[in-house]
Amino acid sequence: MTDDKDPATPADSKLTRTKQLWAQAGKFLTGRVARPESDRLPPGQHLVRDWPVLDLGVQPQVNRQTWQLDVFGAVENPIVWDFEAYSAQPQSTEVCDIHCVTTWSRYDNRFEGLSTQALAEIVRPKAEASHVVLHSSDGYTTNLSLQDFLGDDVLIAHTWNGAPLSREHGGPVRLVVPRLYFWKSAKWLSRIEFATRDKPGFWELRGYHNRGDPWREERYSA
Ligand SMILES: Nc1nc2c(c(=O)[nH]1)N[C@H]1C(S)=C(S)[C@@H](COP(=O)(O)O)O[C@H]1N2
Ligand SMILES: [Mo]
Repeated sequence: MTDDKDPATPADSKLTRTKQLWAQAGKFLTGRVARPESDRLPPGQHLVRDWPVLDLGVQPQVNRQTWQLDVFGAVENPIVWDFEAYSAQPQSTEVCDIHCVTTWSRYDNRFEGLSTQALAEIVRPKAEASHVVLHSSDGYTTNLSLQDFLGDDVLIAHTWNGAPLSREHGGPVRLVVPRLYFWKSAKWLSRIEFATRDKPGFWELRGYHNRGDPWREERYSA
């Protein structure tokens, strides 16, 4: 598949509408300034010990037997992998903090999977590739600059704290982008599109910041 249509963009749910209203109201914009060197918690965030679940109200049933990853667009070598082919790729581990725009943060999450840098060595983005769109099997999309996608800590992950990623947290495979708010970390990842222009995703089209750096408190679009 090389089109950029999504199978089913979910209908606006109550939570979606509420989060859009927060963006419009600039809620949770605290104006505080963080000092990343000395302070591990970005401005306006609070620490949680559990792991909240956030989605659009649909948790697609995908398992390791049926899952596929389709990498397409502005690449020299497009691929379609099943779980076996994906898990035969080089494996990396990242321990990172999660920062959700709804103000919770969770420390020390150990994710395992394929790094996006290793993926790029295989699919070889074309010179004109500038952005990436992550497509998920619940119809969710989110966008990243190629540079943010290729950060050295970005993983296409299948395991969290030693156990297979659960369905509610995006299993079998999700993206993890530690340095940006967690809405950039697409759950139930199914397709990775390399693009020659930016294409804002689900939340980016609904009032959220195009980049989402928690240390700069990039919560909402201007
Ligand atoms: N496919 C998909 N990915 C998604 C979302 C979603 O609704 N669908 N929500 C995003 C948001 S807003 C957040 S905060 C995190 C939540 O991940 P978690 O449920 O594992 O905490 O997933 C992100 N990735
Ligand atoms: Mo979120």
